[in-house]
Amino acid sequence: MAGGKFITFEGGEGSGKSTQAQRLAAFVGVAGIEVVLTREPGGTPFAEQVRDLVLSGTTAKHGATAEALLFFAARADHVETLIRPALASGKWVICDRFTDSTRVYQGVAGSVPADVIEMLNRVAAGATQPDLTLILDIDAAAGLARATERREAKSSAGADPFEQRDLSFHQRLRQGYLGVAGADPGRCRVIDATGTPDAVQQRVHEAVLGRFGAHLSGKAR
Ligand code: T5A
Repeated sequence: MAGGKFITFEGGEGSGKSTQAQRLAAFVGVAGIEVVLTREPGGTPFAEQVRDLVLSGTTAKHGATAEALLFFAARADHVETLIRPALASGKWVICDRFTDSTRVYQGVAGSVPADVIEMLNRVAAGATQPDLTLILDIDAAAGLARATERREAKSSAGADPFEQRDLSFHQRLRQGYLGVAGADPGRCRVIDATGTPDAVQQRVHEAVLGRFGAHLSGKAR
């Protein structure tokens, strides 16, 4: 059965994933393709509960392994109840973060062994893996500055537990993502995330058209 395409956005804090995921969903929708826009952690009621728990900061003291298990519990539910059925029905799924976030945050930067993460990924997501991953790459300090600026503009609550980590943690994340891209060049595209949202969007569209141009025609171009 012809299925939909599974596209994920990855990158450090404030790299612009959510902004670009929304824009890409609109772009694909204009081509007449049904799109599901979702995020991790989250995307289902259970996974959103896990999100609240992890981002509340109460899990940080239990370490990266416990966090990885929580992210994969949320992911198993997300894949089973939302992502896999949507892809099977021909919809495209655009997801803000997926397993690469665990590979990088809990693996590279958190020291959970890579083989443990790959085993959990097979259990939680099985064959449901991204067709294309767009890694938004920006200097760690610049990304954090964007996230801080947004928080201050919205007068919203403090930084989440990951955002609060020191700059060297965020620099390891950036290198971790570049490592993921280097290890899986068929799936991953590194996108320069500097410049205006429109400039980044243009790069995202070029990457998606380069990969799935045959599926996107007419108004979307
Ligand atoms: N996590 C998640 C793990 O540790 N392991 C896992 O397995 C998973 C799935 C999720 C946290 O959980 C961690 C990683 C995260 O720390 P979150 O709140 O979803 O927490 O955090 P993020 O995914 O990092 O989302 P952010 O909203 O912080 O960053 P985005 O989505 O990259 O950025 P975005 O688009 O919201 O933009 C941030 C700000 O910058 C502006 C936007 O308007 C916004 O104000 N902006 C730009 N400004 C200038 N130029 C541009 N090109 C801009 N693009 C966006």
